[in-house]
Amino acid sequence: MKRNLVGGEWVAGDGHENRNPSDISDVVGIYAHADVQTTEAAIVAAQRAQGDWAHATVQRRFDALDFIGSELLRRKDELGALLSREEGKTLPEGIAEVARAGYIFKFHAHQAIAPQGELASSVRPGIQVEVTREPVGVIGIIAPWNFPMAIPAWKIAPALAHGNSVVFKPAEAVPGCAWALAEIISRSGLPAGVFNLAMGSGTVVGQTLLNDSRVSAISFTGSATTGRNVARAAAHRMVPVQLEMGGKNPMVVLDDADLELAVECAIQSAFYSTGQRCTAASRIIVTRGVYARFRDRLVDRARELRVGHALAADTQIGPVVDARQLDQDLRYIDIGKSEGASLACGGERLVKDTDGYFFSPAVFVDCNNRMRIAREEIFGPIAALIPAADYEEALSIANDTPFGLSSGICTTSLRHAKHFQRHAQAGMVMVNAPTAGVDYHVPFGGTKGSSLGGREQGTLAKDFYTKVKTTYVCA
Ligand code: TXE
Repeated sequence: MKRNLVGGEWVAGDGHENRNPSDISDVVGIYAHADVQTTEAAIVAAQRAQGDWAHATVQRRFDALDFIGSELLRRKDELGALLSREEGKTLPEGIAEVARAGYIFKFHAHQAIAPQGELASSVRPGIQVEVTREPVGVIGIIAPWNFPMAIPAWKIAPALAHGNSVVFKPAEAVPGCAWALAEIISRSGLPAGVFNLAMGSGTVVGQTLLNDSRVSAISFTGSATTGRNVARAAAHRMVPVQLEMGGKNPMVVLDDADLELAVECAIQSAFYSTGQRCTAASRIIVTRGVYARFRDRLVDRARELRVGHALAADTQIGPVVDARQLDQDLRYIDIGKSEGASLACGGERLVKDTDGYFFSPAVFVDCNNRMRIAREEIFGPIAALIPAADYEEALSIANDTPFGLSSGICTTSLRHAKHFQRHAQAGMVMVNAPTAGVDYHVPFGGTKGSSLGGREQGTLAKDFYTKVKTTYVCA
């Protein structure tokens, strides 16, 4: 059984089996679930270790993060296979995600040694002003299952780089990746207790992190419903919180778009990683002049996609992550049909050689933006095609959503592309590119109901993981 990491020790707990969504007869491993006591012990260990880590040299922080990044990169094939076996994205996607996690640690290793702070002359005579940054304390990190290496990496790396300690709670579906990452971190030279792993349920481990006054800040990625709970708990304790939640991301296709490019962007955005990305495009808004041609080509291409075992060489779309998510996808197919949307392809559970949660990519056509399939995050390979009269109507439909994570447009018109860039209500805008697939060295995050509390990734990540102090020196 793989155990939790508390104060530098591997601690046992109730064992929980984790199975491969491509083949549920394959047990990935058995992982200990932390209870309230173990979670509290992790918080205490993190609190004890934090003071020294806050004053560790930046060289020490650089070395630890660089070690973690290098090992992830060196073992990307092996760990990518574990990721695909556990989460269900294809092997190339799994390997690419581990590599990305490696680069994230290396980026933040350099952030640790980057010059920080500002000097300013006072408006008063004889005074120098210094603006410096300090660690926040113990960070509770609550992560989802859909990027089981990259999302933990982009929270843990900046937290450690800026002198915080961490209690990391991964999603129940992906303890294997979390444990593998924790095992590498445990050998990176960090003092015991600076990084702790507490696997287990949201209601036990997650809730304990939310409620404990020794946890100074919470970084969360997951559903909007849980996000709201997290925000309430943080507001109650008056601690900083960072939330990345869902999306209902639009991709606009204008009459003047390069048709093949637009279809490819839609296929990648809607279906790759089995549609289980917060940046996936689930609303494809197409202007009238190109609607019929785009629709026919998209449906043809969706039908050609090869769904199968995540580790098989020819698979393009892996399984859905688990039975609950599969039920959710199937339920939304029924909802779409009952709302009058027309299902042009897919939307069925598929039977394959292995017993897995396989689901055929679905395209609903002739939808409107009031339908639930166009308003609620489904988190599966299901796209709703929505016709629009012209660019103005397409933009207004694109923005008519409670979410605001990523927003895309395919057009050859610079005027429309630049107008869209300025007017899209989203934290990330993609022009002639899929809505999903982002770089690791620039800010990530959304507006409206998608995000709260400061950007992740890039240099802006430090805003959440540090407190600013302004010092006036009268000399
Ligand atoms: O999310 P949850 P789930 C969306 C997507 C998906 C749905 C459900 O629509 O179908 O959410 O996924 C922890 N206190 N996204 O159930 O429950 C939980 O253990 C503290 C979109 O996995 O939000 C896990 O570690 N923590 C999203 C994390 O919260 C709690 C990615 C997320 O779980 C908790 C994932 C509690 N009371 C899901 N309850 C995206 N947009 O990227 C749960 N958790």
